[in-house]
Amino acid sequence: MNEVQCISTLLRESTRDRIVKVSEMDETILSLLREKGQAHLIEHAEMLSPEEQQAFEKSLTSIDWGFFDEIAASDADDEDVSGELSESVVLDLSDRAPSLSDAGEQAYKDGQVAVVMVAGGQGSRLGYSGPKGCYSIGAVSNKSVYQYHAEKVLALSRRYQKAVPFLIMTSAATHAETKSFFESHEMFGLESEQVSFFQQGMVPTLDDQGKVLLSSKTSLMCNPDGHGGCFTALVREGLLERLKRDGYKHLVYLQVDNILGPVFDPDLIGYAIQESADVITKVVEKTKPEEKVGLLVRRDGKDQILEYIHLTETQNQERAEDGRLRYRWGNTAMHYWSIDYLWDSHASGYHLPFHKSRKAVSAYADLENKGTGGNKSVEGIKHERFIFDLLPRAGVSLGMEISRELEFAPLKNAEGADSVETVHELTDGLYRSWLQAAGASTDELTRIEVSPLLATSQSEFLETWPKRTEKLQGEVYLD
Ligand code: UD2
Repeated sequence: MNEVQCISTLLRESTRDRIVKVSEMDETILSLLREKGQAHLIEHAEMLSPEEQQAFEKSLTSIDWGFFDEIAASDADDEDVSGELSESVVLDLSDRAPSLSDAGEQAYKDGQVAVVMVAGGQGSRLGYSGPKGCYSIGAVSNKSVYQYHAEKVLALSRRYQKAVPFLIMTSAATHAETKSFFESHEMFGLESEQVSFFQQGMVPTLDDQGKVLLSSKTSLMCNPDGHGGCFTALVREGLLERLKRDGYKHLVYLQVDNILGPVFDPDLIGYAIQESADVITKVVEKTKPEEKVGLLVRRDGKDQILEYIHLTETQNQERAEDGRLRYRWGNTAMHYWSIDYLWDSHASGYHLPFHKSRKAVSAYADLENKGTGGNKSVEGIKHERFIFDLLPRAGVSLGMEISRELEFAPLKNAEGADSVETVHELTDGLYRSWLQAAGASTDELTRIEVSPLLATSQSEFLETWPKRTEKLQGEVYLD
């Protein structure tokens, strides 16, 4: 019996007669909570009624208590800025050989490519309470972010007559709504077997003494374990093993909030095949030193993503011989992963480290208020894993420059940068350029949207758009 099951069984036994005090519980639970530095939870449980204790038990058993051992052993040291920086190897846009895409296309044709999308975050910065994927983003169609991505996968599946696996990572906050959203839209045309929803883990939110906070009288406070939880959850849910078993070799990774993130990317897959890459990070060139974006750099010869605050002022300003910033490759959070590399990382027992961040949270202040309850705002410490911590241990990690205009339209904020407005401008600009390349006049068009089912790139658009003679005017949705 593992620790969690053990607590569950013993708590159940202890609450069965409804008068047992927590302090009378089996020594195993008490010593476990004490061992993890969480004796305040015992004190709290003693103040609860038997009914409340049952609810509290549920919350206690939802936690993987191994978390405390992991943070003790492997917390990432975000303060450590030591090590020698150098430039990562990045394939410039201008250096993409046409032959790359042939190998990539073949891998798609052979059914070796799967897609994973992380969608555990909520739209809180957007001012939207649901999963970001449910947000209506189509500039003309009003279609949701999820529909946008699903149609890209559907277009790809139709192209090669292969049901491309689409793995969607949700969190406790987005899982149920995401699933029912897809179901109520008939999976947006995808086969239900090709879509897998899998939930990332939750970890306890701590106070600055390392004690678990409570979100209410009967529940521990938890937060999603970061986008790195994707690696952990793919393994835990058996999905990585299934992909490997079914002969998939390449994984295209994207974030739900990047509307234009491609799933059909033969150049990316071709480059990975050519270089036998474990991971490729798609990057955009940072042009101003003050731009706040994670950077792909080498530290002590190993690729990693460093936040700009981890570079010195001199490093942030440093220019290469050609006048470009030396550390200029901004992380778009789109990656290629070799499935073998992910599998080997898991098989070797590797665990992504946790990073800490501080955030004001509303915590139940029972102990402090001597059982009178009530929540108050305190500083909580959240632990999250980052998927890009898998870079430094990769044998072959590379960067690939992409065009922002073609592939990067992040939706993060209600207004200003990376907002609905900028996404609409970016998609409109892109589709306008496709129409112009097809020889159409766009002067009288106020808004243009192209369905991914019609085309996901200019070359596809030129192949598939039935040239029309009528003049396009106003708002146009091409599907
Ligand atoms: C991330 C990157 C940043 C840059 C940017 C590009 C980090 C720390 N920063 O910034 O370097 O590349 O993206 O857009 O990664 N998510 C989950 N579960 C979680 C947390 C996040 O699924 O527990 C998903 C979330 O739904 C979203 C994505 O990960 O799709 C990015 O999350 P974020 O908005 O917290 O990252 P951001 O914008 O600060």
